[in-house]
Amino acid sequence: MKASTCILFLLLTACTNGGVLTPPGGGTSAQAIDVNLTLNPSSQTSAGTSGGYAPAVTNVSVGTMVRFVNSDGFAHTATAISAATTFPAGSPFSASAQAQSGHSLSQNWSTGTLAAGASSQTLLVDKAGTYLFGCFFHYGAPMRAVIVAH
Ligand SMILES: [Cu+2]
Repeated sequence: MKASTCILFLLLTACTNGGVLTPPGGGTSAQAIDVNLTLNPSSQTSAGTSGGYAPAVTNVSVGTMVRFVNSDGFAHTATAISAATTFPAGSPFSASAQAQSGHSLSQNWSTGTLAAGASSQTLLVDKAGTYLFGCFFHYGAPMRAVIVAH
């Protein structure tokens, strides 16, 4: 076969490895949301006063993933506030927020208690919408933020 045909064959072979591109190491890339009540200041969002997470409003695309990384020196959660468009005045959480649950952003989920330095499970951004969440321990601090999925 001619050299140009051979090169084309090699390129096609290399590009049809299952059809799925994965990052080096085979892991799933996810957008990280920083969890840190000590360093992330309060700010105003469309849902009310946010704080403790950065960004205060995370914009993501449907089909991608998010995860939470606790860069603080003590424990937090990131827990979904279901069926709300503004932050409730009082804590909306029950003790179940301390256990990890959920893998889809549009359903009930919680990172569970994230120790200092810990990362959460990944959450699939499965549906467009505005999602509020907060910390079980420090909701009133305030420690709460927003994910907007497009
Ligand atoms: Cu907290």
